[in-house]
Amino acid sequence: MILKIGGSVITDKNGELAPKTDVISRIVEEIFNSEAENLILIHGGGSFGHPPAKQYAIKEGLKKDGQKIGFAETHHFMTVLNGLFMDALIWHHVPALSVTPSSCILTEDGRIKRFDDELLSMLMKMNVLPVLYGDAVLDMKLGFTILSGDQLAAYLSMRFNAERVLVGVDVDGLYDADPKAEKNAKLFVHLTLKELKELKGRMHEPASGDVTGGMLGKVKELLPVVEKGIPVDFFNASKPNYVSKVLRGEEVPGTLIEKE
Ligand code: IP8
Repeated sequence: MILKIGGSVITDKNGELAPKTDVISRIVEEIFNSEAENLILIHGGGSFGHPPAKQYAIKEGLKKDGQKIGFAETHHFMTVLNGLFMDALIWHHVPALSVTPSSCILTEDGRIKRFDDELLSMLMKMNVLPVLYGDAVLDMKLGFTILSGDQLAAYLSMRFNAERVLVGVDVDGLYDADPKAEKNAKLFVHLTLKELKELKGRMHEPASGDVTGGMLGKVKELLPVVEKGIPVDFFNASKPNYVSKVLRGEEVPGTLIEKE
C-alpha cells in the first residue's frame, strides 16, 4: 500500500518553513497503531519545498548558474521536513528509513527514468518502512527538476502493483469546485476512470505557489494508476484517526476512485 501525505497537511502553506509538528506526530502515531505492513510512505513539500522551487524555477531545469543554490536549497529544506517526519517515526518506535529521492532517482524531462526498486523491496521484506518525499532531483535532459510526491506515489504503486494508493490531503477528497473557495462545493464519494477523466478536463491549474499542480497535478499523476486497476482513495489526513482508519481498510468520508 502507498500512503501519500500532502504537504498542506503537515505544513502551513501560507508560511515559509512552517511545519505542523503536532500533525506529523499524530499521523505517525496513527501509522504505528494501524500496524500496516507492506507500506511505503511518501510526503509532499508544502512550505518547505514549494517556495524555493518556485523562486528559483527549479522545475523548469537548469538555465543559469544562479539557480544552483536554489536547487541545493530546495533539496535541503526537503531533508529538514523529512527529518521532522523521521524524528517522529523513530520517537514512536516505527522502524523507518528515509530513502532520499535525489540520491537514487534520475528523471528525464521530469519523468522518473531510473530507480532501483530492490532497495524498497528489501526494506519492505524486513518490515522497515521506506519513507520518500517530493524532491529536487537530477534530470537527464533538464539538468535538474522537481519530482512531486504524487509522481512518486503513482510510479511506485504501479512498479510494486500496490493494493491501493491512499492520498491524504487537507480537504475531504475531490469536489466539483474548490471547497476552500466555494461553500457549496460537492464532494465526489465515488469516481470511475471515465468520470475522473471528465473531472480533469474541468479542473484548473492552481493560482497558489504550488509548483507541482495542486489537485490537478495529483489527478494527472494518478490517472494511469486507476487505469491499471489500482484503486485510489482521497481522504482528509488533517482529521484525527482518518489515517489509521484508511490504513486498516475502514471507511472514512472521501473519494474512492476505481476503474469501473
Ligand atoms: O508537494 C514537491 O512535492 P509535492 C516537492 O508532493 C518540492 O508536489 C520540492 C517542491
